[in-house]
Amino acid sequence: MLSKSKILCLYSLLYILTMVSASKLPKEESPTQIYLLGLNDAGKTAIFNSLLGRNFTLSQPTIGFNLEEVRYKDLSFSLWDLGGQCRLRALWKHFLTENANGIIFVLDAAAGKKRLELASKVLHETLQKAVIPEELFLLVLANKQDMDDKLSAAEIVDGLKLVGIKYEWELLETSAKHNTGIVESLERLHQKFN
Ligand SMILES: Nc1nc2c(ncn2[C@@H]2O[C@H](COP(=O)(O)OP(=O)(O)OP(=O)(O)O)[C@@H](O)[C@H]2O)c(=O)[nH]1
Ligand SMILES: [Mg+2]
Repeated sequence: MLSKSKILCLYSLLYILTMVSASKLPKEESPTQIYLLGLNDAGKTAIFNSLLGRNFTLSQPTIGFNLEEVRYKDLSFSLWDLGGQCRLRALWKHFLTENANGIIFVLDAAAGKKRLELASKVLHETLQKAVIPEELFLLVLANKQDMDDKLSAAEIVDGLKLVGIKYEWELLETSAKHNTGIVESLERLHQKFN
């Protein structure tokens, strides 16, 4: 059984190796980099799988990250799925560099206003702390639309304080479970980055 500090150490090592190999690519060959962020349990890994065309399965909390190449029409991009547990959020800023092109911020739309408030705090702190380009595109996914008692899109825009944010942003409603809003998300990314 690995201790938490060993897991974090392995995680950092893997990260550095990935970054080093990515930095060896000439700029024009470096693929579009998109990062899935959001609180734990928001559904990032479920969205990651849907964007890759995989079936919905019960996922475990992500300790570390997942990385895959997504191809949609003539667009291909690197998609990073980062763990969203409290102690892992501090690592996000190390992944987000000036090469970042987009953030997909996943929100559990059925988790209530307290979680929305926390998600907003985490989102804004991340955008402030990370060294990211001004042209970064922020796609917010209001996930778990298949559930009851969801917050409305207007409540989410308001709660996440999206109006007035300095990045171009858009909100889409998704259900990774029912595979809704996924093609629309890919279309939006295609429109933005192809
Ligand atoms: N009903 C419903 N459940 C979902 C949906 N998306 C994800 N879930 C469930 O929500 C839970 C958390 O999903 P994950 O994708 O593991 O969440 P995560 O954001 O990756 O969590 P961390 O890896 O801990 O940051 C799992 O039980 C999923 O099956 C959805 O659209 N609808
Ligand atoms: Mg996950």
